[in-house]
Amino acid sequence: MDGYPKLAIAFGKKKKPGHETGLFSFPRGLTTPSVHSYRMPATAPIYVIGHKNPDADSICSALAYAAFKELRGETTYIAARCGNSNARIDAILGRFHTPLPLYLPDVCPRVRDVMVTNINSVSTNATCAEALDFIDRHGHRIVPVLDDAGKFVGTVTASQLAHAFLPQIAEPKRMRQVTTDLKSIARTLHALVVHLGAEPARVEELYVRIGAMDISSFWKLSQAEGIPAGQSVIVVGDRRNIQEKSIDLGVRAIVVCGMQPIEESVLDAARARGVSLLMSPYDTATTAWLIRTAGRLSPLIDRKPTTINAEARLSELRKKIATSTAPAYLVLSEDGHLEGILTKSDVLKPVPTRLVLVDHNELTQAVPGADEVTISEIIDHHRLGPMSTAQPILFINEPVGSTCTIVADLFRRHNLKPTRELAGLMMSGLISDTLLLQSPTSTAKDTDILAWLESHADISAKALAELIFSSGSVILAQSAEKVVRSDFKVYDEEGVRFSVSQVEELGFDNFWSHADDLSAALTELRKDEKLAFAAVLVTDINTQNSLMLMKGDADFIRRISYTHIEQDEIFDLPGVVSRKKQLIPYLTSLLKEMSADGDSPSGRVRSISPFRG
Ligand SMILES: [Mn+2]
Repeated sequence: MDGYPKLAIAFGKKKKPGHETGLFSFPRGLTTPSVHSYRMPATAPIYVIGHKNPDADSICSALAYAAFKELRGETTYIAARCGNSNARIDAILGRFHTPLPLYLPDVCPRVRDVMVTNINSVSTNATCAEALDFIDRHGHRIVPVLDDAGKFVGTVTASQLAHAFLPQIAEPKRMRQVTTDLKSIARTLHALVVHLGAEPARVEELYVRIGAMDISSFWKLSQAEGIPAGQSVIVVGDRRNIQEKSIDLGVRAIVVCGMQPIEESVLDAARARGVSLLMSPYDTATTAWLIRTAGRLSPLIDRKPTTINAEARLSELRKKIATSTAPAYLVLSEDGHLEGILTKSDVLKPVPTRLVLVDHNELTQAVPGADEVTISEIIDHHRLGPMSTAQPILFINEPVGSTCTIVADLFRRHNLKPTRELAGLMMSGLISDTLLLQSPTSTAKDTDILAWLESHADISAKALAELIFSSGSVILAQSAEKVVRSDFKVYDEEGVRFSVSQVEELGFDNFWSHADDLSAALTELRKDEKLAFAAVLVTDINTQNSLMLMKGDADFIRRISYTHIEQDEIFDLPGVVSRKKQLIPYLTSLLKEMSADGDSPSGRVRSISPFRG
């Protein structure tokens, strides 16, 4: 609008062109140009999450660490879980009136995480000029077009617009043709409307003609081309004779350039004949060009552009986008509304999802997609897995009995008093993981921390242990398929992928009555997860002994030195209660031994088992 001459007053007209006609009629009130740039939301949540198939320590330490962060004034931490609850977790959370953490089946980056949502658009009634201005202002190569109800109609790209305005020498008539309405022409020209004829909002086919010739030759060309006067828009300077002749002919409109004054008699004649009269602030050449850009965008709209779903995974989309020439993808909701735009550069942006891993540090045990997002902290008490990060992170790893022990120690060291519920939750994780300090993984620090927590809780450690360990048999409560997956961890040792699930029971009766079903479920699990072998460690909390059910590579199983109770399948493991401290090191040593014998698992197991990952 810069440099627009304020001549309305001089003519005593109240009408102020441009603004009043709604120069840019963006729907949804998006008239303020907004920057199409990406900012990581300040409030993007950071999920505190335990391992897949969470146990009580994973759930309780996630809840307690998120609470610890909140007490420290960091409110964007959200406790989460990747897997279902079980009877023990339900009993603990019920006792301390705490809901389950947020369920996250995966954290795979999706279109929604990186798409741009502050979208500008133009309406279906927009002119090409408005679309060109949109491209100019926002630097987009694609213009989303919405209808009056805000529903997505299609797109117009910069190259489509460029093509529409390329001169077509073979068809000179088409180069002067414009399909629009008189109001759009006035709007595009920032014109002063002196008089508007009938139906100024009707979209019609018009032809631009410049009144540059002598009055004796004027109109001869139009006649030769067979363009009716009623479809002609005459662009002219301060040439009264041409203006009068045009009115006589009954042209649709006359546009007087350079804001040259119009004589009263011409104005009267135009009114009488119903010829529209506009004053353009621009010179003749610019005016003629701008009238063509006043053409409606509608015929150019691509009504079937490439669209994608906000839930689509970025990892899958990246390959597709790499070979695509589309300038951007439109993200549509189920009901056809435009939710966002995704360009190639958006796909390369950092994903805002961040994780704090508690009670694990190996990606094989982490929520799916953890390798595609930022891991900002790890709080754990397991052996170090082959994990690396792009940035330095806070990594607390202590060889204590539970992750809850470490989190409780953080409360204590920062002089933060846990609520009764939080103290109870942390006691639960500690008691559950250490079998009330009886497990070989338990340390003096666990004893110390448990006593400290007890002083803040409304239940004794002993009473809580009873509640936890009598919370119901996992084997009785669930199907065999679920039992083998309920506390299931995958390991990769000596190039061999295997799993060990653990079930804690009061006695082995429930195990023996379901041994056949569990055996079948374990065979399925091994197949599904492509494992060299799969084991279930069934621990009797009363006697602190375990049984191990194993399915898999026969040569490996033959090396197990524990007593077979059932041929090549069930072993007696007296005194073994810890998966990580006792069983995993033992199984790993067998794999190493096998490898040293030249019976290399990387060769043998791989060749024998079709299920190797
Ligand atoms: Mn743990």
